[in-house]
Amino acid sequence: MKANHEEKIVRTICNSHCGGTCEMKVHVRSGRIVRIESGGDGETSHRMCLRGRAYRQRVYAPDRLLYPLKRTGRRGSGEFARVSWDEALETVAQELKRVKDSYGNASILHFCSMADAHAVHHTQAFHRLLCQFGGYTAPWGFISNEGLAFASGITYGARPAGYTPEQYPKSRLIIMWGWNPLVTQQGTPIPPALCRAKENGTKFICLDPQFTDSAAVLADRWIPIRPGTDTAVLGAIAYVLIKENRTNQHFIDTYTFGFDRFQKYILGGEDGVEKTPAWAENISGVPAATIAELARMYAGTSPAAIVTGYAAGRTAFGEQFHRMAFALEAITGNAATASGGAPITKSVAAITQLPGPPNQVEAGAPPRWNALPYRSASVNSSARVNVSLFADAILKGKAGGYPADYKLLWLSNTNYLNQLAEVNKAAGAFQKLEFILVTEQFMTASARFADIILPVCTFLERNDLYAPPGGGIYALVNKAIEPLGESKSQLQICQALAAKLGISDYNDKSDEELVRSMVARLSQEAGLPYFDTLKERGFYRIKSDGAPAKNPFPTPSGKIEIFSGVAAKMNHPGIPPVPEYLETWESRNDPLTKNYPLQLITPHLRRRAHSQFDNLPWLRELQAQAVDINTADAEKRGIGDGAIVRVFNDRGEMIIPARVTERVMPGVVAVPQGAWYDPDETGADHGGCANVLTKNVTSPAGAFVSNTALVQVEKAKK
Ligand SMILES: Nc1nc2c(c(=O)[nH]1)N[C@H]1C(S)=C(S)[C@@H](COP(=O)(O)OP(=O)(O)OC[C@H]3O[C@@H](n4cnc5c(=O)[nH]c(N)nc54)[C@H](O)[C@@H]3O)O[C@H]1N2
Ligand SMILES: Nc1nc2c(c(=O)[nH]1)N[C@H]1C(S)=C(S)[C@@H](COP(=O)(O)OP(=O)(O)OC[C@H]3O[C@@H](n4cnc5c(=O)[nH]c(N)nc54)[C@H](O)[C@@H]3O)O[C@H]1N2
Ligand SMILES: [Mo]
Repeated sequence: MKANHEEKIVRTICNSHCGGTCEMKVHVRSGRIVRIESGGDGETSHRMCLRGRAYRQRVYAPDRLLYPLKRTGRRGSGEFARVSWDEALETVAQELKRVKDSYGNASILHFCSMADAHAVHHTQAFHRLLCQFGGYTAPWGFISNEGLAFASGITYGARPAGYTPEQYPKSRLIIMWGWNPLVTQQGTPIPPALCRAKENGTKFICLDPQFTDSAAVLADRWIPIRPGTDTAVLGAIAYVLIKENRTNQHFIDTYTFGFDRFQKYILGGEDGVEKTPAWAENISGVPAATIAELARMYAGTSPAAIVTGYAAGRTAFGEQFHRMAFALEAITGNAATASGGAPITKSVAAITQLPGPPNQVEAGAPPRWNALPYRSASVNSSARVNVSLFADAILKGKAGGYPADYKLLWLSNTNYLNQLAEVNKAAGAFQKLEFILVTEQFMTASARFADIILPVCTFLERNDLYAPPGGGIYALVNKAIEPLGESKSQLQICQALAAKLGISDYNDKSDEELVRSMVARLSQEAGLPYFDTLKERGFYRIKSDGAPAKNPFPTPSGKIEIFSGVAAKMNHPGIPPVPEYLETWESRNDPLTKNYPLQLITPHLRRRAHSQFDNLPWLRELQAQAVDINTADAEKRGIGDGAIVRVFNDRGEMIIPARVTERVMPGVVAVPQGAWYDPDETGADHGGCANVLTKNVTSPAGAFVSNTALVQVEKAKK
């Protein structure tokens, strides 16, 4: 449709928190968004999904926070009064100064998640300000995939690279291992690339506790597998390949290190247990014959890809899953993608970093084993707190072995009360703090606990530059409308707060000026398009050639380390030198199953990005929040489809509808993550927030554990 003379079309990217970066055409008339349509110019382009299409409803949501708020009721009650920006910022500045003077900068905890990752000003704004203020305690660890990051780091000496969408249609076999890319966004161009592969005759196998939409659309075969047992099945595939001489000896000899030790483990030379398909069947529920068949198919098809999602890495020993998958790719010679990024990577990273002082809280802190360059950018000293453990850190502080006692919490771009494990424990931790600041767009579960809430505008109301250091795409986040109400961008908030804190050299440029000067440098030094071109197109795709593996690899041995020198040095029973299957806590053999016999998984949902979009009526209409339970398990409990049930364990309880289905395997229930925590007076949650049931621990390597938890389900009492 052609725009009329009073309507302008602003091209930008959807900068939500699903990781998709979809091209958006925002139609604006008289300063209001009247319509959002997808950009995109071809099959594999970044076309938008239902969430982006509904974004107008998010911008104009009646419950959007448009004014600064100050708490008037008890924490968590959600009672607030509107205050002026001046009063709100004055309070925040006083509290920051008080806590700094009384306890030191380390007692300030600030978490800024990736709701707008790679939007450069936006993500750097608070960090820079707090560093100028003398520092703060920051988190380490990727919530999403620390298991993968660690595994990739010790195996390849590099961050995970994965496959490019262009590679899928070339693959003859794609094993979707805990990967549901048609629902759980992993990059906008992926679904069309997979459809193209399907048309080309690529075979698809799906291993997942759920019969996912991706399996329904793409897979030739769904193999249900018990959560947390994937490493055993991968190990048994390795067993078949080794026994039947189907490994790629040339690749093993040339590129890998430690195969002998791995082989010894697989064949039982280490612990007396042969990792046979029968052994793995007993653990995983996948029939031995199926495992053997899968092994032969994998070895006999080339090229073949095992594509892993992150979810199986968010289990008790999640890093072992990714390590074992890497080992399998290595011994078959399928490993070829472990180098990363487009050629511009270095210059982009340097140019988009705004200058500022280092975080003083971390000065002099001894490096720790996880201080490896390929880990989360935030992992560089023992002064940090693992992001998944923030509630525990607040509750225990130094007495619990954490680097400091935490008094002030500042959350931006996150809803961590809702999104990290054990909500009830976190709610207790929030009560212990002296001051809580939340910068938000909505009254989230976390915001309800704030002392001051500062209203932030959405990405359609500010300018930014999207430039991931890993390449891929490069785009302007173009302002379409002025910020609603009194909301401000994070850059504006920091500018105003800097003045109150007596910091005079924070930054006096507007967001557009900053973007312009960065783009000018990127154009000159990295050959990226000029500002005006980018402004008009919004979007530029950096060609990636799916470069082959680097050789030598930046590992201690210079090779792909199936035997990891780094892991060996760590000398930790939970992180063995070669990938091993380790039985999870709360497995189906745990005595706890007497009370809580069902394994809980908490996958991502189509209509939300985490907890975002949960409140939008258009999207709510599409899918109800419910617990998926297998027909057999439901029948045993007298639960019919749509019945209201209690899902509970020692950590919490929720009351939600059951969806009785064959699409989740027996013994497993699924509660999609991200629904808003809504406790009643007894503490039972009616919102369906999965994290009332998850456990606040990490895997040995620091991964968030959202898919290892036992629960019981029963009919709710009337
Ligand atoms: N629509 C949507 N897309 C998103 C997001 C969102 O919230 N909504 N979030 C984005 C973000 S930040 C991230 S990190 C990624 C997350 O991406 P993932 O972690 O890969 O996504 P999940 O949906 O949690 O899980 C993928 C599949 O793994 C299965 N699974 C769970 N546990 C196990 C297990 O132990 N073994 C096996 N084999 N399978 C298992 C689930 O049933 C599911 O089908 O998604 C991104 N994309
Ligand atoms: N049980 C379970 N829990 C999980 C997961 C799981 O699989 N299972 N997945 C985990 C994963 S992979 C992730 S990444 C985390 C995500 O955890 P969070 O990052 O906490 O998730 P979001 O719901 O995206 O929260 C982002 C918040 O930022 C706000 N926001 C949006 N834009 C802006 C902005 O411009 N400025 C500011 N200040 N705020 C903004 C949104 O309103 C929203 O409340 O959840 C984790 N939690
Ligand atoms: Mo994530």
